[in-house]
Amino acid sequence: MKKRDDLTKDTQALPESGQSRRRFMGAAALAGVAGATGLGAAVMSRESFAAAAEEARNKYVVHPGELDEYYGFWSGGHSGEVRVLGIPSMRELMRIPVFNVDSATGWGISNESKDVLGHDNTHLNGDSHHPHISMTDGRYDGKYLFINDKANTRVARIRLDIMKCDKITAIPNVQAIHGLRLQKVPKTKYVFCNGEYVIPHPNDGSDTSLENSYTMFNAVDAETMEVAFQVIVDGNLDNTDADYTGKYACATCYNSEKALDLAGTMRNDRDWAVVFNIERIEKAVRDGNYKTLGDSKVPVVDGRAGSDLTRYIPVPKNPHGLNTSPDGKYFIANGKLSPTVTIISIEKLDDLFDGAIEPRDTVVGEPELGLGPLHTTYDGRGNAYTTLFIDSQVCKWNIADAIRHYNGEDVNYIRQKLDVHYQPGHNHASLTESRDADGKWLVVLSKFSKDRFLPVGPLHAENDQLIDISGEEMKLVHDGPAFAEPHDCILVRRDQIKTRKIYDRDDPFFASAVEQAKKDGVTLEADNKVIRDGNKVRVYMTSIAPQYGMTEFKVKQGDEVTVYVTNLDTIEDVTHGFCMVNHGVSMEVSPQQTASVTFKADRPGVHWYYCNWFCHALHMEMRGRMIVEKA
Ligand code: K7E
Ligand code: CUA
Ligand code: CA
Repeated sequence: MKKRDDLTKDTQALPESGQSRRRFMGAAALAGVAGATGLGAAVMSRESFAAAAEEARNKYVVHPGELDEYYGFWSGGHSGEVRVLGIPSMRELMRIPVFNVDSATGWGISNESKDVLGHDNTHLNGDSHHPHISMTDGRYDGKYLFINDKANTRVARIRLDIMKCDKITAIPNVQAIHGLRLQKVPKTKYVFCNGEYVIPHPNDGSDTSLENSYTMFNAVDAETMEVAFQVIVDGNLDNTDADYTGKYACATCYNSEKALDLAGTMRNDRDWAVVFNIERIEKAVRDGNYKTLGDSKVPVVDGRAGSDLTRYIPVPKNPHGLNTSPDGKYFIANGKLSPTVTIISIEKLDDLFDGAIEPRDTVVGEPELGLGPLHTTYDGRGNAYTTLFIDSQVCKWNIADAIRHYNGEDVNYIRQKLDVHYQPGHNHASLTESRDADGKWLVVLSKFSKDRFLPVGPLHAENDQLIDISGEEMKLVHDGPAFAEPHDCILVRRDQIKTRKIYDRDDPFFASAVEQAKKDGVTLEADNKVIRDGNKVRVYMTSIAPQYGMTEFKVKQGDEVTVYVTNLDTIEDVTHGFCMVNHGVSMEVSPQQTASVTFKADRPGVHWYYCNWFCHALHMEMRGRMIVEKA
């Protein structure tokens, strides 16, 4: 990490951590003198101990003015959003509203966000679990982040250059998209996502029995965001991941029993991981060997047992996470109700699909790790890190040794168990889903924080812990409270993300506003105009700190008013807003952005609007009046 070199100068401004750092610097200087003059060895060792501790701390303390080395993207669970954190500081940098309504940015209020969310305002909630970054040749390319919505069966895409959601696709014919992962090689052509619950087809009330119920594995085209195909499976689907050849994806199933009750879902000692042969599925679609369901045009292929498109590998018991090792060799299924994880050799899948071997022949290891294995992540040095939900631990283990043990050798594959606080779900190591897995940081997302933070009422924060995994030993270095409910996160090197500082005037994010202005003969960057079109009124105004281009406009009672604001400021960070008082209207207008919002002018009189993003010393003065004439 870049060190601040002026720490000793502005001592007054330093927070407590800086104070102790400065004390150390004085002590180190003293020790240096002692060493040079040949004084006491005892002093030296005490000082070098302090120096080692300080050095370790400086690896994760990011001092004021310094930048983090990694971006972390956190899912927001049933808050519906995505959060951006800096690693290792764990500072929250931004929130990206996706499946929720956000008062600050106007997500769910502005027309541009409704172009993405839908204009019908029916689904204002979401449940986002799995954020994943697009890849080229197995490496993060920084273009998009995709995320599922379990609550309303959707998949969203976030453009990482502006950190805004630009597409949301509702997945037809299934209920509750849970596991989501991306094709890694040759690039992210598909977003793979699992429909979790089985439903009857057709689901029109004519038949609610389980016999005609099933769920499907889905592939969404990453560029068009259209559903490319759906694959009917046996059982249900939980988590998924893809390989490093582009050929296979794999998903866990916890309900091979097809049970409706809890006890029933635990009846079998083994459920399975289902492997999808992407090449064969694509060929089946090309050859027309598919059907469609209901109104949807999406090709649906049958991947149930006996199909050529899938293979079912029995694994114990109610498996949850499914994680590909960064060397591309293994899919690892996490046992949840079994203390084991199952290592599936990807190399052997060709033989499995050719019928040369049996499904369990692909299993090359099944190490016992502890209670409640949920998710596994990797350091790129041959070690895996598995969360143990019930034990409240992370277990570090060696994959090669676990395989040797499975083959009968007497080796200990467990390297370390570290307590985490408490009940961890996902964990995620830096760059772990790519070929670049660098084994520096591990984030553990713990579902319970209990006593780790100041109490805030019955509803507790969760606890995201940061662990240094760069050495032999895992070291817990930070607790970070998180609001409901990040399931998962992804860590990417900061140079892998390239963001815009201001909008490009050609940005497709506000293309519909540009199009409407063109139809109205309005130049967004210059004109301040009111256009009447029956009882629809379009108000075009510019903004430049600290003024709107119009301090007053007139409409008639009952008009449907759309206000377009174009921010002419070209200076980074000068964002304006537009808020119409008592109309439920508020939005962000960042530099060089056009944003628009539509509302009903239903009450005659004077209605003030103002800028709600602090932009200038005269920000309070940035305001105007809408005069609504009585009908
Ligand atoms: Cu384990 Cu939805 Cu990834 Cu939660 S899932 S923890
Ligand atoms: Cu413009 Cu505040
Ligand atoms: Ca089961």
